[in-house]
Amino acid sequence: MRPKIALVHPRFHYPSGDLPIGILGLAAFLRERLPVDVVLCDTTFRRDFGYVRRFLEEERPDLVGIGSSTLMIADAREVARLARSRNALVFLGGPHPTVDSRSVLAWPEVDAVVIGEGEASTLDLVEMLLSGQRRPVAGCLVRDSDGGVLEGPARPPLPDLDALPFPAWDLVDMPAYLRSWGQLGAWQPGLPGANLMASRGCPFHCAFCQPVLTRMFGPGQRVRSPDHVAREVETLHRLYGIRGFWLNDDTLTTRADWLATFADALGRRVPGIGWGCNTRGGLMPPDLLGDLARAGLKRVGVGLEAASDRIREGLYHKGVSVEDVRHTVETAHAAGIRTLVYVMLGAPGETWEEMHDTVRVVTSMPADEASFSLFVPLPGTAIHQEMLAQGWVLSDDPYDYDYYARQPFRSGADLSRLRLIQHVAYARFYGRPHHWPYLARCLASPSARSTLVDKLRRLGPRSLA
Ligand code: B12
Ligand code: SF4
Repeated sequence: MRPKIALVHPRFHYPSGDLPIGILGLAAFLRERLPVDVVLCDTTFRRDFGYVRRFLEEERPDLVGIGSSTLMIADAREVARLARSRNALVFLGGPHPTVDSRSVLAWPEVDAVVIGEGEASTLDLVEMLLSGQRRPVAGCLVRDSDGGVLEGPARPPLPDLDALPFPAWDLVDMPAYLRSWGQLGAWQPGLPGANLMASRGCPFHCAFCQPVLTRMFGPGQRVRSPDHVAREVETLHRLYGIRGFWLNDDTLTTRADWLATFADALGRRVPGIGWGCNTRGGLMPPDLLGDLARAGLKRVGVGLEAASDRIREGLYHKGVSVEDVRHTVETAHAAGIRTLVYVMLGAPGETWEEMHDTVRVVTSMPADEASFSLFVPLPGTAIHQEMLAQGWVLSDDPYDYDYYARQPFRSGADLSRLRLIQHVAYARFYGRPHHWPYLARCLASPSARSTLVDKLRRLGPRSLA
């Protein structure tokens, strides 16, 4: 019998129609390269541990790999315990195990941790674990049979992302994902769509994000070829009938030539499809916007974070001015592309006046959507280190690192007052009459309505929806 690997995506909170493409890509890679069976347990639409328990009982995997962000790590540990109680070998990967690898390996139910980019390291790790002989593996921490830690050398990033297979979409409930997808809901509520990733890494250095991305994917940015990405869109369209997609990439618009070639390839392969992506203030080439809009670009996201230079530059090191963001929003708006502005409220020492000013500035831009998160110093980021060095007390509870609803520190800014400002920000932004047609469109479509309800739940009283 072939060995069996179960991969688990323990998303018990904040379910969304965004496919877990990291773990799906890993699954596709492992089954392409190894003589093993790969199964996947995704809790996005089945959010109870009983489901995981039954899955493990039925599948009886030899190895269990669990992917996790910081917010998922407590649930990931519970899954690791369940897997260990069924005598499987257990390894973890993803953003949190990458930045806190030693603590995760210290759990008795874990045999190994994959640090950063998963594909090549997991391939070698699985071969080693199945061989029964513990030895160091590049890109991994492994528990030795005598309880010690075997640390492999750092793994260089994959040189060619086009060599990777498309995600193993067949392992998840695609109809449920398509129904729950809402990235272009503001354009066409209920549009079936999917998310993709065209690059890995980011060349910028925002203190609330880096060096996490660099630890995960190496310095700088690697980009797939435009035609490879367009082929993935075409395949999703053919197999699942998607009519829209969102590029998860942090900052894809660093290269105007890439975007122009991509728009061209997309027009040839899947004419008429709608799409969206994130950019940075000042990084969306204005002379390309007309062509991109004709190639289906419907929505771009751009981070302002805070209007105050003291917070945005002094603390976050964002490297983008308010005018850069305003210009990007205005030029996209003029080209008929919808815009979404990302904001964080509640930086350490940020005053109420500064927060209100941020809300005022965003409301003064012709943006169609805004996302008001709470500032969270995620583990592994420069700002997390800086706050510890300055004597801030940071919570040990991973659920407090939730930028939809919580904060892991007390800054004098009482959380309930901060949540109130967040609510006021949404009310001021969406309460203006020109947003009402959008809200009416959402309410008219059942799937867009449930996406909207999911978003509203995030605003509920300290709830982890
Ligand atoms: C799109 C996105 C989202 C989407 C969808 C996520 C999804 N599909 O599940 C949404 C908006 C829902 C989201 C939510 C959140 N996100 Co998010 N998100 C991203 C983003 C921009 C892209 C994710 C992606 O597709 N990456 C591409 C794939 C290829 O990478 P990957 O998933 O990391 O997978 C690779 C490795 O991690 C590893 N790997 C992954 N899984 C596994 C499993 C095993 C067993 C192994 C061995 C390896 C492994 O191998 C993969 C291939 O190389 C990333 C930033 C980034 N560039 O990655 C942030 C990022 C992952 N998110 C982040 C955060 C903080 C969150 C939230 C916790 C925010 C919050 N609420 O406070 C929530 C968590 C929600 C939840 N339920 O847990 C942080 C995570 C940091 C951390 N310490 O955890 C990141 C890194 C952003 C950042 N720079 O801060 N997110
Ligand atoms: S916040 Fe965005 S631009 Fe800044 S470092 Fe992270 S991914 Fe790059």
